Amino acid sequence: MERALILVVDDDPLNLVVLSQTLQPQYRVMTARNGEEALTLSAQHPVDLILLDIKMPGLDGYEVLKHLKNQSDTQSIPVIFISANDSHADEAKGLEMGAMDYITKPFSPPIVQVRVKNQLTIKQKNDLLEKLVSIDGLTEINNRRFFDENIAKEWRRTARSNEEMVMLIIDIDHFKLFNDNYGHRAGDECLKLVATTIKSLCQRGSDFVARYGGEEFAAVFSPCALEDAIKQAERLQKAIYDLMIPHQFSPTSDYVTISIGVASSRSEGVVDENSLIEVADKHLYMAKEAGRNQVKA
Ligand code: GH3
Ligand code: MG
Ligand code: MG
Ligand code: MG
Repeated sequence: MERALILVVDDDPLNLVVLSQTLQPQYRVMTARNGEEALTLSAQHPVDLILLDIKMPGLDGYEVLKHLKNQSDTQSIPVIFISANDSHADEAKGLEMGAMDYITKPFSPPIVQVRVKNQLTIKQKNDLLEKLVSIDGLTEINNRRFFDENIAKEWRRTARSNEEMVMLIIDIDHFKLFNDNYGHRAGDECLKLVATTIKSLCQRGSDFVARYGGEEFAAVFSPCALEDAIKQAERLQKAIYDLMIPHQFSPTSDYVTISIGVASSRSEGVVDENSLIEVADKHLYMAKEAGRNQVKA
């Protein structure tokens, strides 16, 4: 695993030197001389932990912490205050505001080391949990929870930048018949293969794929033009057919196939992420009605 990245913030250059020496070479260390610089660096780099002085000219440590907690991309970075303010009231205030720990100056380097290590261990466990709750246990792609959280975020992001965003709902055709004939275990294997195939074909920057329901998947592309998304959907449809998973009793084909409904943020009736999903769902229904193994937009 890559060494953790620690941001040390202090207006006293000597403190920065001693703290950096205390943490290197075990960790990668960045330093900031004031609160403003600390906020800029923590927004630009994947910081794992911040050691934060309180008394500084400009933004003080409490204000920096407040800003960090207000930004979604920095709010889960653990912060340890390191301050000459040694009153219980100061310590209580810092912890109350969300700091994970509080170290008083003059500090002991071995204690700084062990407190940093403890917070990084907790952070790693939290990150792992965060990842596990977003993954579907069977297919190991993102789950519905991940989808719900990210579709709203993506909608806001593309709305702000005035870009087009497209969603696909992908449903396996006659999957109940597949289970009935080949058994639930074979059904699970089929789901896994379909999921990983879809995911492997949707790897562009901010695109994401999730298991949306039992045998349904969602893919979100942004920014993306509708006609490009339709081509991509057709590629997916062909890729699943080309897996040639036998489906003897399917009225549609000898192999497992999928139907796909596509909707764009610029489609008629789409005003938010919920109507985007509704329109994609409606188009999926049309693809089913029209004979399955096809794309409708
Ligand atoms: P259509 O072409 O209209 O989509 O027909 P369908 O049979 O695929 O649709 P239906 O909604 O009737 O059935 C979906 C089936 O998917 C029923 C359910 O047992 C199966 N299924 C859902 N989740 C799982 C799963 O995790 N494992 C397995 N093996 N089957 C699942
Ligand atoms: Mg200071
Ligand atoms: Mg379905
Ligand atoms: Mg189905």
